Amino acid sequence: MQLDFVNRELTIKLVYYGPALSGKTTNLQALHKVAEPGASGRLMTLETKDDRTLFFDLLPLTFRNQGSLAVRLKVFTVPGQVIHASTRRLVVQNADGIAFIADSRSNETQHNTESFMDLRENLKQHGLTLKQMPLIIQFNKRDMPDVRSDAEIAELASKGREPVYLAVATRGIGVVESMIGLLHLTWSALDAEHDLNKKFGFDSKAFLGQVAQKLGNPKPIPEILQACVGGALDVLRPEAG
Ligand SMILES: Nc1nc2c(ncn2[C@@H]2O[C@H](COP(=O)(O)OP(=O)(O)O)[C@@H](O)[C@H]2O)c(=O)[nH]1
Ligand SMILES: [Mg+2]
Repeated sequence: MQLDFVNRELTIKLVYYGPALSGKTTNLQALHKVAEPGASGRLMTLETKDDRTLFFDLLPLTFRNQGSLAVRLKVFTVPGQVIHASTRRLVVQNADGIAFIADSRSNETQHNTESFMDLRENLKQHGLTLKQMPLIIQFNKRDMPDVRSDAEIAELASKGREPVYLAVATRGIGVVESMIGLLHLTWSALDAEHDLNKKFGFDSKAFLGQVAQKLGNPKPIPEILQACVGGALDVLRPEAG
């Protein structure tokens, strides 16, 4: 998190992590597509011919909360391929929240697991733990054959702490819900640490609603948060502390 007191601007870094080709870039493309032009900057992607992210993608989103504080989200992806380990380590540095994009196909389970362990290791390099990091898990590619069943994922989700979402990023399904869940967790953690709501007279609930609206989802926030199929979205809720 970066705070610019003079311009009352807060910058939050969110990282979409996961194995190669799980749909991280596609998530950002889908967000870019639904975002109101005023809220979204240019999506910067740098890809090779075979669809693979070479370095990272970056999507800047900006929201102003009743004039009190501008919140800039910098959404990054990482390159998933094993050879880009050092890039991933660099990109997760100073992340405020992470969306782990898993590939739902059964034969990708091993890659998901390896990438998750790689995430843990990279956080560790920066002195961070998975436990401290606001994190959601998205099972993407639900439209493909041979995916792990809804029941299987619900079972997995019930065991873990992290909120779990189902998605078809190519059709924009579950993409905004995942982002809102991540932002909710991330803001709660930042607020617990820095007392942002109080310091800036910031209404984080109204803010989330505004973000959802500008991302083309006008549903009430509690309803959007319910898209989560397991895990605990309220673990870091500021009312609790
Ligand atoms: N069928 C299907 N294909 C997807 C979905 N999400 C992404 N893809 C495809 O999977 C490939 C890799 O996606 P990409 O976003 O580049 O993966 P990344 O390596 O995680 O950034 C691309 O061809 C996408 O069109 C999805 O939900 N369903
Ligand atoms: Mg990519």
